[in-house]
Amino acid sequence: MKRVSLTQHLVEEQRLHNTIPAELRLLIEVVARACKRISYEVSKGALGDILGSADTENIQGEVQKKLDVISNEILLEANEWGGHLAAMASEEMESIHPIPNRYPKGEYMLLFDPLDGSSNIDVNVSIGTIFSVLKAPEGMDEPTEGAFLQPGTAQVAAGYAVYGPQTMLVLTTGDGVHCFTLDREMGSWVLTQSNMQIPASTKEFAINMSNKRHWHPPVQRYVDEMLAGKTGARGKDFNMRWIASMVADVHRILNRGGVFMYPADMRDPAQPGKLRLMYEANPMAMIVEQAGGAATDGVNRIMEIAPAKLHQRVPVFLGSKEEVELVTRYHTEQ
Ligand code: AHM
Ligand code: MG
Repeated sequence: MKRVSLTQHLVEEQRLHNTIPAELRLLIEVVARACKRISYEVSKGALGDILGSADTENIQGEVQKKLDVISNEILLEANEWGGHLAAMASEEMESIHPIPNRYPKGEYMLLFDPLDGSSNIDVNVSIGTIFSVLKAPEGMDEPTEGAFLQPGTAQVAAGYAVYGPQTMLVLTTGDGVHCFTLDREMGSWVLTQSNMQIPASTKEFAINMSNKRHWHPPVQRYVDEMLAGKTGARGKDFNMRWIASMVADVHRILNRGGVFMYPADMRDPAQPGKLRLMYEANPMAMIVEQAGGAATDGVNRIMEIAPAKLHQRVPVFLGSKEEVELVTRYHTEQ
């Protein structure tokens, strides 16, 4: 097999499509290097004293795991000094993180969920890092939080690393979705899948069924019809998977299709769903759309939502196009 490294891929993409200038390439390489380091920490488990709670809470009021804090630090440190960023924002930090004045500033802004699927850390199930790249407004080298509040359509790159049986990096810069596998011996990312495509139809769905009693009617109807199988309205049997790591669920869907849902429900109208728009839903929506799938909040295309807050939540329906269109129709025709 001819091995194409991440760097070679990025250089060639720039030559072909002119979408990855040197500063963006540096940014992606630095994020990928940080993910390599996180993968190493994850793999140590109990041997590295990285499991368990950090005994602190993040902005969402969730107890932080040690690995949430470690991964956040790794990403901040790796990205501070290169001169490619104007600022960063993270699920684990209430406010944005400006680039310290001792370093030069760049034109990009990086948002991340450093360790997604935290509930799986201590039980050795796949977890991941999600990231989104925006451009700082023209001439603004010290962006405020307001500068981050751009719709997902403004993303210049998005990706995730999944720490599973293999560590993989899935990336889009707006010209398809490409997957790299970490070669641990060589310490390099090797291109293993180009132009990933999500099949338009599927027989598999992903949702946390334990919340069923709280769902709104369109979600109840959509899931009930799938559960009814061959003899029901859909006329086919469906399979269900729920890993409780969005990265792992989305990675499965990118590879074999499916629909992933984290809906809003009737519990707390102030908290529409669980997932965060800016560093979970938007990057995943860009990846899924670039792979031929769709992503909505039940009504609107996720990437067109105008964000009001850095940490805002959003209902998520993403994956195989025909299924996302159907569940979105059920929401709009009620
Ligand atoms: P986290 O960012 O705090 O880890 O939360 C996000 C995760 C997603 O990865 C996953 O899809 C979801 O939470 C699982 O939620 P639940 O605990 O309801 O199954
Ligand atoms: Mg997280």
